Amino acid sequence: MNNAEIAEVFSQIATLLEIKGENPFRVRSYRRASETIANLTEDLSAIRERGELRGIPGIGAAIAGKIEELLDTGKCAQHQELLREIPETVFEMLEVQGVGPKTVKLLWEKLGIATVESLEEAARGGLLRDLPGLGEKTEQEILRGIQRLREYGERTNLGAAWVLARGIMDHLRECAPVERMEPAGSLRRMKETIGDIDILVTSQRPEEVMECFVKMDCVAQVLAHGPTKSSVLTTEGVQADLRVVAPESWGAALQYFTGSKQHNVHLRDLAVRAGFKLNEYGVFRVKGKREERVGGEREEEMYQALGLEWMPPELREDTGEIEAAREGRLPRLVELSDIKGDLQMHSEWSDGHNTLIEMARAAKALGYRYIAVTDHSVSEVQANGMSVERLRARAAEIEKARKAVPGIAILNAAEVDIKGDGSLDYPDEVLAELDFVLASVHSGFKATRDAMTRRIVKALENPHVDALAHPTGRLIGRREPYEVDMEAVLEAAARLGVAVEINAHPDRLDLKDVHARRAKELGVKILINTDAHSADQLSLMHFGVATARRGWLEAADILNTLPLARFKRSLRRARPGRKRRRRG
Ligand code: DGT
Ligand code: CA
Ligand code: CA
Ligand code: ZN
Repeated sequence: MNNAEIAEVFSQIATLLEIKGENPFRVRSYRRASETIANLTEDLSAIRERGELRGIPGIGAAIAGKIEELLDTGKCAQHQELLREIPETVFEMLEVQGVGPKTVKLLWEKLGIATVESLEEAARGGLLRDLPGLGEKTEQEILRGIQRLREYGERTNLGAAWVLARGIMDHLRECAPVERMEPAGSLRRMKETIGDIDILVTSQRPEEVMECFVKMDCVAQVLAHGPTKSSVLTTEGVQADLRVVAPESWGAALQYFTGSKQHNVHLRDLAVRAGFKLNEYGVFRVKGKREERVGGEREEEMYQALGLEWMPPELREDTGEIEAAREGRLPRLVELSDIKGDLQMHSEWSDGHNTLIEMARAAKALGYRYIAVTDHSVSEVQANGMSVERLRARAAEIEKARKAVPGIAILNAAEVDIKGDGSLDYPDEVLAELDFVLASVHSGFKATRDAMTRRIVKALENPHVDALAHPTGRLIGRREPYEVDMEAVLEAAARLGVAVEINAHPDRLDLKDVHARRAKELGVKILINTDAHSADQLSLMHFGVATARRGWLEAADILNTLPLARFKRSLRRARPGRKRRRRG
């Protein structure tokens, strides 16, 4: 068993114990072990061989014993026993928004419901409304959640698809005679969810490439196996298409299969009117019945033939990019290498997995000049939020980390909850002690649109707030964004000089692309942050950069592309209006 599989077993144990109503501390220890294991960079089997399983922080003797059991037998007796009591199908039920372990416990004990299908039937039949703590409203919510799950079920988060595609491409490069290779489709456009993975290659021996592709370990089912095109369904339920194209058509195929469909339709329209023909083999000048090929080996040629500049895949959604290319006003999109700091991350002081020093070292290794460590505030009990005392104790540790890791500025910061009434989770005088304050909503997601908008705007009006984090609270595919008037929030941010975050975590990615574009129009300063809960998650930054690019943003639109001094001067706290007039 690999680390991910073992982590999954512990996560299931935690959930099953929770459904049984076991001691929360016990539940938490399994949950924590699962997260720790998922974040390890080394294989558990290797750690075990060195006899160091018990040395992993957060792994006690009992859990270490279970890891050994899993490594030896592929099973864990306690897990199996729990699954005899509670059917495994409850995990599907937990994917329905609004259904947590407590609800599952109730449904299972009172009505014997253990599958999404029987849950749907019971909700439709009005059987849920009489259960303690549920009601007609919850019943409707569960039905909507089931519908959403089914719709989303067809698509995969960008993050997961990206890892999968990288794995496939690394494998092909190793086992097959591939020359050029690129992902195409929505993955190359870095859309937030992916329907299927499209990969293009050139090769002198296409059959061998196809052979290697359909025989990968991650293949659950071969959907098509041809000489130049194959499709497989992976064990994770994601479809992947592989095409081998002729080298002289590489650019044409890449352009065609990158899409989007709307972008291609618009482009082809333009081509026809200009006397050209575009397809996946090339671009052709049409003269009566004759066609003369004018390009197709390079992607640029497809655009140049029509008098257009090449444009980055992230823009290709037919939302004005073709017009902009025609008029020579395409944006110079921000790049990962422009990013100089990361302003949301969590350490062991709240729910992160690494120390302050480890986070700082990892950020420095990425070439960053500054970071903000934004551990959670006091109300975030389940995320080990910091009391004022602990926040102050941490300040002293940050001071030590600054000495231990020179060459990178560590801002003493916090991710502070916006409470239900729009007030912040620390008093103003405590906020004033911080170098950087990130505010965010973590509770009360069911508030009305008006209430949520007022709540957030009120929080932004607090002069200590520098930035708003993950502004819609969504978890892609799992939790809908809360209802909020984004236009009003962005207007307030622009007026008050508060920055708004693009959260780079692929589960979040909000501000999303279209909101980021609107934010720029309104003059809002943007931050791109990873929200890393471990040092390796700092590398998720590129997903946030891609989202910014999909929102047409340039380096100048993003605060954390600035060198430290200018970054600090651009924060809300540096605005003249904010400083308390100390000397009259
Ligand atoms: P997805 O997979 O749903 O996330 O989205 P895409 O964009 O990857 O779509 P997919 O996989 O169906 O096709 C890949 C690209 O191939 C698509 O972006 C554009 C191109 N394409 C596919 N079908 C058509 C079509 O009927 N017309 C045109 N113009 N292009 C197409
Ligand atoms: Ca696709
Ligand atoms: Ca496809
Ligand atoms: Zn957060």
